[in-house]
Amino acid sequence: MKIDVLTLFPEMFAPLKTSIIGRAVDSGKLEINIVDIRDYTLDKHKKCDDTPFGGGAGMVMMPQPIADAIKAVDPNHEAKRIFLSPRGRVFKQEVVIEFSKLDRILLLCGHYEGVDQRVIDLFIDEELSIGDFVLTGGEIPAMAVVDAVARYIDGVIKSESLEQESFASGMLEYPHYTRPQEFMGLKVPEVLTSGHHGKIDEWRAQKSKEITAKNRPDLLEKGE
Ligand code: 4HQ
Repeated sequence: MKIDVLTLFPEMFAPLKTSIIGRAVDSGKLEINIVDIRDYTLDKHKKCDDTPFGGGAGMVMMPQPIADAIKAVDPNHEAKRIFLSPRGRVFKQEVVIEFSKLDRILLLCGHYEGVDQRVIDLFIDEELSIGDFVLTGGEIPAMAVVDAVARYIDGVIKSESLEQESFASGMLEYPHYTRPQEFMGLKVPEVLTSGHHGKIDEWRAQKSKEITAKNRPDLLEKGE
């Protein structure tokens, strides 16, 4: 899969070079192309934002540099073009799986108050929100999308991990423990060291249910 990311702050994407996503890139399973929108400005001062028509606080990203960047990176519109915004469809695990089936995704990151609406109208296929809160830019949401989608590319993580995880079952995860058997006075639940796999599965299912009921009762209703 190839993911293009258009941003005014390419240096924010350093985390994608590390850990599991870094390895996915190094192995060639995932290609991430970070594009600096400022490279496409025609202004001699490399200006990419301007004051909003109609007045109001903050700055708006100008349409020309973004439009030229999109046309340069995806001239034949092969990518699904996504703009990160609290106005968009909410990013859920179903959406992760849907996107993981695509060959190409382009993520446009706005900063400041937002981008000129005409860029969205002319070039964007879908607006996507990672949740009901306001950030300073779309860069962190874009990284969340890259990370969540990359996990579903073949060979990026063990398939058992995908099957096991919360949301596959519609429930939150049970608690995990590793050595030592006792830490700061707290012992690992005995069932987990019993070697009785039937009982372990039962205990984990019970814990998942308790945690889901407490924190996300809406998920339990959906699953039944
Ligand atoms: N943004 N989910 C873009 C977000 C956001 C979100 C704030 C993105 C401001 C310009 N994006 N701008 N939540 O808060 O995707």
